[in-house]
Amino acid sequence: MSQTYYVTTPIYYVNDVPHIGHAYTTVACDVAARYHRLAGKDVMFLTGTDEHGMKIERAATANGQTPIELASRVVKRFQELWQVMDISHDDFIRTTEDRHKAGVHKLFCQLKDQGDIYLGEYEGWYCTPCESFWTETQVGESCLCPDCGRPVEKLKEQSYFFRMSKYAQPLLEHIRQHPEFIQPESRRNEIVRFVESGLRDLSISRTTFDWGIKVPDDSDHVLYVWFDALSNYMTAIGYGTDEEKFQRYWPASVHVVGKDILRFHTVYWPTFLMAAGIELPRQVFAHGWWTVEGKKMSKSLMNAVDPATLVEQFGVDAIRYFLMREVPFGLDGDFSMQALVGRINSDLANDLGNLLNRISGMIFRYFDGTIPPAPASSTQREAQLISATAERISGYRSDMEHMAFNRALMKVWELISSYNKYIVETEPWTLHKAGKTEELQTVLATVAEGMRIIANATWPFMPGSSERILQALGCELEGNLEFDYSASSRTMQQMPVLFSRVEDIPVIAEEGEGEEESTPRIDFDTFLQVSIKAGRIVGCQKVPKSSKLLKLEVDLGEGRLRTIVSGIAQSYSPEDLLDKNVSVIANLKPAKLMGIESEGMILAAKTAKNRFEVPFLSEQVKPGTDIR
Ligand code: ME8
Repeated sequence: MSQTYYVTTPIYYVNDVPHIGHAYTTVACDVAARYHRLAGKDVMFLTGTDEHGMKIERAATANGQTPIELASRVVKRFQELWQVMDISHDDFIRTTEDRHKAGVHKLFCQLKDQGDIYLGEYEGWYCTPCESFWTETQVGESCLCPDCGRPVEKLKEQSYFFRMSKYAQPLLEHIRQHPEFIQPESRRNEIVRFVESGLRDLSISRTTFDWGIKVPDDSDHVLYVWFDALSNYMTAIGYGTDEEKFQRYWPASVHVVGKDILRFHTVYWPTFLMAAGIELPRQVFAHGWWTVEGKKMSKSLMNAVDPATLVEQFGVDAIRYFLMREVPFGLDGDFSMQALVGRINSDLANDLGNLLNRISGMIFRYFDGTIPPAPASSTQREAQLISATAERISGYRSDMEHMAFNRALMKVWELISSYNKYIVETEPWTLHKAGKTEELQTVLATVAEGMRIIANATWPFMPGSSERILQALGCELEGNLEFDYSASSRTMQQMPVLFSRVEDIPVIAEEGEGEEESTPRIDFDTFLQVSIKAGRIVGCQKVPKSSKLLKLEVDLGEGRLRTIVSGIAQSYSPEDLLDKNVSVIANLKPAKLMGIESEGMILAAKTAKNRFEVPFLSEQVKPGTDIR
């Protein structure tokens, strides 16, 4: 094998529940990997998990686990999902593996030895209770910690810095000389403007938490999570451990990432590499952002459209097809059941399904299941169809090379409709009635060969279904997209029903809004991530200008009071709640309601619109007691 193709997904934060945004990146890379493999390239497809950082450390402590215990449990979820989604990755890297640490150390030491990493002082806004530094933008004008809402102070700590400023010009030069480096183009301009405004040296170590890769010979410092995480693309293929493998695959052909992390991949990462004298990846492709029925993916929506549940409901290939067909790769998209069902019914059950049924039905009916031999001579109609097929396939190839997945699929669907049209126009049933066997043979041999090409072209997107189609045609997957009547004279098998129409469009219900049966299930690990504690309400007042909100001061036995904003004002007056013991979700991320930072949530039964009943705990339950 001569050419290599190395495609990577970002490595997923292990503190996240996998959702369709994650599935999107991974399916796109899988489609690219399968396409290039089928075209005969030596493909390396990498995915994995990003497991270090303060958030994991905190979540683990809250669960009474070690960070690695927590990470190892959560990693399984990603790995299981990739199996369910037919992802064909060649490797899965965890940033907690030794091979990764070895490579990160190698990169750090080289940059430090040559003077591109130096020890300096990092100044930032510091939250003492949270032991975290925040940037100016994160603390905002009110100078409050974005995690706990308490005031922050300006502090300095020692930190290792990477001389990123030195590489601004070389990076701009590279971007100019390699227009393919940042895709799509609109994103490139955004990055160019950012780099042109100047780059500052980057702080790449922290001393305020422990869960990370230690700086070599200075174990007070833990490496900044992006320096650690980005290196995965090299450490997975042997950087620092297996030079031969590294040489085989590096530079990566493409890193596929969401647009939110493009800057890390096209500014930080390439400057690290330039400094180390390592070639840059050929391309970083930023895809768009998915919303669900017009809304940002909240936790409750994420669960409602859990990819594994969608696969169970509609089949893996329908979901893969939808994600790749619905939105041009690079633009934002909206997931809705209506759009999904629309695609399943019209593109899969109707267009593709009809072609399959027709061809299989007629070959069994008229030729006992044997695909007729290649015609001795064909008419102009076939010649035109064959040349249109070649044209579409050449467009498909170019789209696939450029990651224009939706356009590639559109070309395949144009083929499907031209073969459907060919059947309608040639009326094989009339040819049969009229005893025109030779013409009938030509039509069916032509459609069978077209179908073989279509199934090879859909394989990267819908591997399972495409293989079943090829099997029914008596063929094997071989990636040949040239029209050559190679399917003729084979014995067909009955075509399985691959895509059925969906009659009822399911409703996406956010948690708490749906029927009990439709509430998505969570596993025990997910449940354990929720910290519910007993809290005593020691202060309560109405939120000015709000009819629904109360501002509560709640004692959770932490030696300080938490402010919690609760939407129960239409059911309780402040006096009803004073000195009452309630259940509190204690590890919710703080959220601002009417300008007030709320640090948790009171559990209450929703009895009607805006009506709630709070289950009170007895006086004996001490603030801070765990509720399970
Ligand atoms: O960013 N729509 O991990 P992550 C589309 N660990 N894509 C989405 C999405 C959405 N709604 N939500 C997330 C990280 N993604 C880092 C990466 S790489 C060295 C380190 C995409 O789990 C997101 O854009 O938060 C990113 O590409 C990927 O999912 C992982 O996100």
